[in-house]
Amino acid sequence: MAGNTVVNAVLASLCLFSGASAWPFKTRQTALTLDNVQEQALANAYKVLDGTLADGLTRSTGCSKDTVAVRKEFGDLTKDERKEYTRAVKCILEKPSKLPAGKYPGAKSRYDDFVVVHMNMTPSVHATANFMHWHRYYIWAYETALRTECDYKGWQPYWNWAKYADLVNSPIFNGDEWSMGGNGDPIGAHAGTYIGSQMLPGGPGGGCVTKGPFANLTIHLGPLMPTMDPKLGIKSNPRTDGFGDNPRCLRRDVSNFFTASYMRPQDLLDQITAAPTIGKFQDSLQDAGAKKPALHVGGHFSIWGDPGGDVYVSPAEPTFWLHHGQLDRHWWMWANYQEKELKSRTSMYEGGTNWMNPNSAKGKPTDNQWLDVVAPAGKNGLPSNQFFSTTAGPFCYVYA
Ligand SMILES: *[C@@H]1O[C@H](CO)[C@@H](O)[C@H](O)[C@H]1NC(C)=O
Ligand SMILES: [Cu+2]
Repeated sequence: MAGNTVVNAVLASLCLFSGASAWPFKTRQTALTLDNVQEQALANAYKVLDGTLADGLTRSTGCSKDTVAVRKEFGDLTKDERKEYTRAVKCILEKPSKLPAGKYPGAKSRYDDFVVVHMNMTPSVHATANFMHWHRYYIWAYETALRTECDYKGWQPYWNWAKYADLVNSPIFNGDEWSMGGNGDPIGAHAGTYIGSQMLPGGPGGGCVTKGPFANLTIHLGPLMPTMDPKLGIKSNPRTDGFGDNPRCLRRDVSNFFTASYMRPQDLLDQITAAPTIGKFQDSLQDAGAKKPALHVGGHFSIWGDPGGDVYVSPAEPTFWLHHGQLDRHWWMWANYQEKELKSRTSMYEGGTNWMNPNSAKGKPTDNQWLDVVAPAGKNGLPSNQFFSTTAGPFCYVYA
């Protein structure tokens, strides 16, 4: 690593002048690991809560070390906790929609309300200043709906991208009764898709999900921006806006293409340490340049399928929330792991307001964000500056 070479050179020259016996440091500097980043972020988040570290935000007294929710990695939940989570997701898949009747014929359930809101918001919440903030708000709304509308007692779990080089056989996708359902059934050779300039080959699945808690789930909305092989004959939506009713099976094409080579602990660490500002951080998360796939995109296309590979409709894939939970955690780690950077990183806000237009109006921290019918009661239209910290504004959670 170039940084280490510089440090070593400086240390070597210190030795020349002072002599090894007068070594000025107590311990040798050891390389930072991704685990250190998580540990330091959590320790600093607790310091902010007990008042020994300032992040520049004012917070109500309701959120403390004793009351703060702890979001966990899916595989770290007990089997009972995992089952309780998928029970709640299935519950929300069965509750009635709260959208105006007839306006969105494909919105068959309360779960679909979340999908419709994402479809409507897509151009204004991706590659924009509010990308991280709006999605933090959105995931929290989903977690809140599971708890208030389906009696879920836990918190939103996440998928640590760096944890399973073999994602296909991970506790998330292995298809057992405690998983998030299996891969799509194998359909043999099928076309890949381009992720930027890189070709993602067709994976080991591609068919309908027929194992585990979401076996034979029917989805209705979209597709709007499909990426699966056209030869599979996935039906187009009867409406050009994707809101028509288009019943079809949930497909996945989970593969280890990204997790084995581009989403390893060092890859996550490098992305975090290379970004001094939130602009650079959110840009490199979404577009890492021509040579390698970005982490946000790699996560979506590790799951792929229909609607998992459709940027508008992807929340209709039940593991969307685990992937975006990790995206939120990744941001939380970046903002919190260095004590001296925590305050400035917490309130950084950079970027435009429309994904296709780099010259769109600049986003402001006071811009209101919208969740329509999926906003928790009394919490629609909060400004982005309410989402700077996971323990301020409407939130009170950390990641373990
Ligand atoms: C899912 O569909 C497949 C194929 O039609 C069927 O064999 C299987 O029993 C179904 N599983 C469940 C849980 O309904
Ligand atoms: Cu999104």
